[in-house]
Amino acid sequence: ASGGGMIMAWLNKHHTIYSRATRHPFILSTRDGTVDLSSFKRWLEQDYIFVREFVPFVASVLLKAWRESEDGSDMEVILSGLASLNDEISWFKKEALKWGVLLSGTSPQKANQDYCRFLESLMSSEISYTVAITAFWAIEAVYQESFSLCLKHGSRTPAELMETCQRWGSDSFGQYCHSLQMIANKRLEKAPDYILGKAEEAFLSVLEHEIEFWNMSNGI
Ligand code: HMH
Repeated sequence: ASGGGMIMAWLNKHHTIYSRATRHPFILSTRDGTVDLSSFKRWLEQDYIFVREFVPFVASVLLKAWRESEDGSDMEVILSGLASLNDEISWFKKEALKWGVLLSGTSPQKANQDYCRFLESLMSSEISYTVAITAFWAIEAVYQESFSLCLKHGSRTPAELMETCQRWGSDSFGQYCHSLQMIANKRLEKAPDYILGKAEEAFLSVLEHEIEFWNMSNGI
């Protein structure tokens, strides 16, 4: 691929599904200020469950980096992600209180269960670091791209949803996603074809799961 690396090539090739994941009606309605607050609360309680499952997944990526990467800076980027998940879990609890959402009484819905099962499959030691870091990047990038849309000039995001949008839509989260993308690109550049195929498949699976996750939040 050209200067943008493999990921840029895939973003172009899979533009349609990527847009369905990053410009979902849930996000567009948040941006337009027409979002149904019961959808937002459902997203909040379900994403709390997801993030708790995401921690061991990120830890598994860290372990793969330690085993398979020659570049020590990979581990630092992944560790910073893991550290911010600690803060994120506290934030979810605080946010749930604000909305009167009872997190302890929540069980994962089907789309969430399916997504978490997919994460678990990537935690296997049979899955290469290249595939896992690509999936990790994609998971973070979808949220970054989605929520940054709600911060753009001209958006009408309700004030009480701004903190959520800033958490994932901020420039600093964008920088972090960019670092993950560079790591993934570096790995993909050196990967044999069969790993490239698996990484592309994992990228597409992430997009499908993200779309289903938004659908679930909207009660679809
Ligand atoms: C469903 N995808 C989902 N939840 C998240 N919190 C992220 C991505 C980003 O961490």
